[in-house]
Amino acid sequence: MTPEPTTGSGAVPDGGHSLLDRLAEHPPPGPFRARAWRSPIRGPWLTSVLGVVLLVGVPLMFVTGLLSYTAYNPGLHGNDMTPAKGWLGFYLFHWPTRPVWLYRLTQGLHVSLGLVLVPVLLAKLWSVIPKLFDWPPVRTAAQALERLSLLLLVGGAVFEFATGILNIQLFYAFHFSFYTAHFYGAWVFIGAFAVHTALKIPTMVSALRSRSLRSELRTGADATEPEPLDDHGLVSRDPAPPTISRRGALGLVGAGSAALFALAAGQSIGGRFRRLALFAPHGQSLGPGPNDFQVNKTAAERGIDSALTGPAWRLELRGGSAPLSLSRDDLLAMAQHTYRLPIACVEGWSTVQTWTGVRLADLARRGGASGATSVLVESLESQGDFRQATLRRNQFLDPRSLLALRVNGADLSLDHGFPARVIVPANPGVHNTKWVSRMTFA
Ligand SMILES: Nc1nc2c(c(=O)[nH]1)N[C@H]1C(S)=C(S)[C@@H](COP(=O)(O)O)O[C@H]1N2
Ligand SMILES: [Mo]
Repeated sequence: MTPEPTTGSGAVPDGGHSLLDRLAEHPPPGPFRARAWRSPIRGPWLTSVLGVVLLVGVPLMFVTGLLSYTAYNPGLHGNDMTPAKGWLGFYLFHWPTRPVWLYRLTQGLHVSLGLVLVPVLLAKLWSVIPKLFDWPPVRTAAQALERLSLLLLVGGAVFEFATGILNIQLFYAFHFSFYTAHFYGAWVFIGAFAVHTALKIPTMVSALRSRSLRSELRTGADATEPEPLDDHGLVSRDPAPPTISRRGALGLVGAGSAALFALAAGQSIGGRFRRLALFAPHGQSLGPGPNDFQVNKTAAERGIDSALTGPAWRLELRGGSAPLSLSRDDLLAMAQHTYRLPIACVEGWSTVQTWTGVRLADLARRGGASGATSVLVESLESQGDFRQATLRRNQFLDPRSLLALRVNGADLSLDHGFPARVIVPANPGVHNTKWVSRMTFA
């Protein structure tokens, strides 16, 4: 008699399935157990309502963010903060100078929306958190792919909101360039967002149809019933008694968003609203004097010594027919023009002031460079990303574009850029260079 042959593979009959099933029967303790998630309001309807808000808000943030990048004129030499952007710069266009409030609007929207959406994002993540602890973590290849895309989605969202908020709070805790990281992060986030939206739209539509928003808004905690069990695993199989209604939860999110809006948006809107902007480091007005408005980077912070800005200061004009060197008195002797124009910072704050000075177009003409396509403006600072900016022809030719010498009827203060600073309509604040020392036309 010969014994039956035994093979290794025969030792585990019907391997895959029963292993997964057995795994599924024994989740690790804590959040991996379905019992850990018992809120009776969690379900596809609530998730979808929050999802709709993000579906409107996130694309608006993405577009205003892309506009902000284009407003920097990254195609001009010396301006690009993300030189490796490659084809991600496909959409770049020449940023206009009108309407003068354009950047104020797009960047104010970008930053205000970013803050207002924080409670919505947190609530959305709360609403789907049982999925994070799905057990077993993956069952099929398709599910593994889906979870990977969710990692990019949630990771991208958290990264974009966190870096944005740290930036507007002037908290540079990270050792990478905010601009570059926020730009690439945005593309990762929006890619994952688009995939997620495409996959979830059908679920979202049917979930939204399953209940009426109106009647939810009339239902208190006592009458709150769980949604019917779903195949996504959001609805608890063992719901706890309600402690808050869906109306209450949505109200909480709305109140959080409204509070953030009230505490921050004044920095962009201005007027009486500005006094409320307690959450914004540059939100408040500083007092009544002509130069008492927000300062970003004081002269002391940037190492500007009053010795550099004294009578020996000269504005060098280069790149034209002959190099020129002008004193402040020479500039004051040229035609002076006055315009009310905003400074609008990438951080979302803005302020409108009345500037007086020489037209950049007149300087181009005086320097024999009227035909130039761009001008590199440099400051007295010896280093730093903000010491220079390149302006495009449409910017320096706009009659309202000034090399400002005075503001609100007084000489510029040292903090606002004395002896001379650039003010160009619709220009991002950071390109309105202070303490200008040289302009090189090209
Ligand atoms: N030379 C120089 N110019 C500069 C800066 C700077 O750091 N150095 N900061 C810029 C930024 S980020 C902004 S928002 C505006 C703010 O102008 P303000 O301080 O007069 O309000 O100045 C811009 N001009
Ligand atoms: Mo700025």
